[in-house]
Amino acid sequence: MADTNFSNDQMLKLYESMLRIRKVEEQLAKDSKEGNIPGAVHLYIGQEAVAVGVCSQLNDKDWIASTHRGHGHFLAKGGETRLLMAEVYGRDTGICRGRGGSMHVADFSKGIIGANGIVGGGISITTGAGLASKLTNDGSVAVAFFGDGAANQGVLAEALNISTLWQLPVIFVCENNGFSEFSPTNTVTAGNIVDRAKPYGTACETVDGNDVIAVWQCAERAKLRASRGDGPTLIEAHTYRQRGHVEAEASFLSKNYRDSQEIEGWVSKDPITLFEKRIVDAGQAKIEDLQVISRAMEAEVNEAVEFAEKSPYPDPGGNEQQYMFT
Ligand SMILES: Cc1ncc(C[n+]2csc(CCOP(=O)(O)OP(=O)(O)O)c2C)c(N)n1
Repeated sequence: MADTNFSNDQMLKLYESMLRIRKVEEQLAKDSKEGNIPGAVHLYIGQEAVAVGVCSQLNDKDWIASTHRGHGHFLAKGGETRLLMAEVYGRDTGICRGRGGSMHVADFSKGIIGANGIVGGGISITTGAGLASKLTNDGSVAVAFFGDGAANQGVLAEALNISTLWQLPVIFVCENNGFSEFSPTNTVTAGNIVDRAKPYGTACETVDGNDVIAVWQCAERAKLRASRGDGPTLIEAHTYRQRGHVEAEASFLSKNYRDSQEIEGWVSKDPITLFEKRIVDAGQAKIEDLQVISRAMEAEVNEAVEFAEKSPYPDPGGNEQQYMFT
């Protein structure tokens, strides 16, 4: 694990942010099973350290774009739990007025350009945000989160090329979680994803995506490069998707595509459990302090569910003008 001189408060903040994502998604797993949510839900459980480590380096004027698995990025970047929950429930009080749903959460006021159901879609959007930052000289940095499957889309090559040539303040964060839908990464991906930066001379790093501090430090280096005008960085974060590609997949898959031992091996390297141990072992908090945070996150989720359940569905005949982002 990476060394750190983080204060107790900083450690607990990172912990809280990861736990918020976990608690929200455990709730969504339950909701999906019970049929409370319209549409597909792709959970981020096991990958929280990536979103939190990176987004803790950013502020509201920095941009992120993410993927179909985007709840974690939204929350880590400061999106509100109740607005996310209402959106996933398809309600008019959701962050996109219930019109986006799980795969399209966005909040421009927090620099969240949007999750994206098009695999690789966020890569080009982020590059555009990086160009805007350079042209306006507003000091913002743009981050694209995407999966190992998305790394095989041609758009990554285009984005690495132009963002490096123009020295755009962009950070490309590939979350290699071992799968692209039901295909193990090594059956569809040649070579190392991080090496795709090399032909363009783009800065690149790999990082343990289950170690929030290591991710934080890696993102700090990338942000510094971007802010100094030294251009983009490609980060490949190694992590694991603990749940299925999509909730409900068991209802349509005829056979397992991974064995339980593999899952258990990664669950034993769960980013939140590892971080809890690290905090307690270092004497930075007691287990009781972590339980207080856990209860607070559960209360936040319960409040968000109540808010969503009480909220109306959107009016399909309503005036679309009012649903534009502000
Ligand atoms: C352009 C495009 N092609 C195919 C799909 C179908 N699809 C949805 S998710 C997915 C796998 C994406 O894998 P990865 O990028 O590794 O992300 P992960 O699901 O592992 O987070 C695919 C192929 C899509 N949504 N968009």
